Amino acid sequence: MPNGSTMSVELVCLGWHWYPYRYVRDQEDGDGRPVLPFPGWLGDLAREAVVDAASVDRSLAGGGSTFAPDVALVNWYRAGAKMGMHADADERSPAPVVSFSLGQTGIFRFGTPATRGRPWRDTPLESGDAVVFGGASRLAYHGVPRLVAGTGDPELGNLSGRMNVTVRETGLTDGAGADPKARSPGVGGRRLR
Ligand SMILES: O=C(O)CCC(=O)C(=O)O
Repeated sequence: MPNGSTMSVELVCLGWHWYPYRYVRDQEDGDGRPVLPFPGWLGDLAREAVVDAASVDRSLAGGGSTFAPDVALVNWYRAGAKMGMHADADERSPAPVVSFSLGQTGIFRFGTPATRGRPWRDTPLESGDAVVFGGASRLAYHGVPRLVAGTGDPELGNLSGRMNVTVRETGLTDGAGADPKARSPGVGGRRLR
């Protein structure tokens, strides 16, 4: 397991299969099934989030109208699951990443693009929260060190875990998996599960 990260989060992809550390669409998933489609409504929701974020961070201005997400990574955290610090750098597009959280509260650790270590800020993400990171923060290292016990969302039947959906624009075209060698220089480690 690279860099000592914990691989305890379960993953389903919509739009593209993501494998460490590339996207593919032209082959079947590990379970033998074709990739599930990326839903248009989810893209619309993510676009709205970028527009909202741009009202507080002008560096994202205009991003909402051009944002063309084509993949969602749906992460499922059971009790005790966590995600190590990584940067989302397998996309060719510089468009922001939009993350939606549902169920139990997770502590979202957000650092800098320079290092997997400190400084970072820990923010509790509750059910229904959305996070947009783009611009200078697009390649910032981030992770989820823990869930907060005793939290949940009654509207979701107190889901016994946490679901996080990150919506991204790959910048890839059909059949063109990202070449790991094409990663931005100087950003190591990528997504670690
Ligand atoms: O679960 C989260 O809030 C973060 C998910 C994440 O970092 C990822 O999918 O790359």
